[in-house]
Amino acid sequence: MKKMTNDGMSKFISLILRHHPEAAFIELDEHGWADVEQLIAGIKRTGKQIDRELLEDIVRTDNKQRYSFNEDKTRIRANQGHSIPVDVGLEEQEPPAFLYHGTATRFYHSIQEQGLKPMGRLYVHLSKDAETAIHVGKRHGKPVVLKVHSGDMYRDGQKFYLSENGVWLTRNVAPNYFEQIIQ
Ligand code: HQG
Repeated sequence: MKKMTNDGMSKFISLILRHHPEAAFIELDEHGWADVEQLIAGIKRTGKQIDRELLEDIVRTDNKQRYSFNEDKTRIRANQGHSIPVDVGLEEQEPPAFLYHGTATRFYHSIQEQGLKPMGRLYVHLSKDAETAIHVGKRHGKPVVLKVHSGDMYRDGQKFYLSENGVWLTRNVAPNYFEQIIQ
């Protein structure tokens, strides 16, 4: 069996729980839940080493708190970031006046024209500070940070959601609601 780092395993679990449950031969229910025993068995079938203790350790120590168990720990799901259509019970909330989006310079022209779109995910992801947004942007290349006028959007009727792990989500951001602040 292959030995993986906890970080590598966490990435694999987020791939399974957000995008490709079939990678571990499992299905998610409509609220994004996977059965814990099935997930462990499925990951083992791929040749990777995992048990309940390691899974609990990953959920507890994940640096972005990406996953949650249900109360009796029989089920697990990702808190946000899905591309498959699941309803994780996000609650609508009033956002702060400004939120931030980190992206890469090469996307900026298209974003200026079309606004921010969810692309491969269900929502556009926004951060509560510019620092976090820089890190998000760096994942894609040379980072650019957009300051999003979320308070104005909300007053104009746009819905916002706050995920379990503190990421702000919305369906799209039109070009008149942001400006570039860091490049
Ligand atoms: C860009 C990570 C062209 C958008 C992070 C982004 C986050 C456009 C990319 C979470 C566009 C999509 C999500 C348009 C948006 N034209 N490009 N009109 N609109 N884009 O990875 O926000 O570690 O799906 O700017 O921390 O980078 O996985 O989204 O650059 O919270 O937990 O299209 O993923 O968290 O990329 O990241 P992504 P994201 P985890």
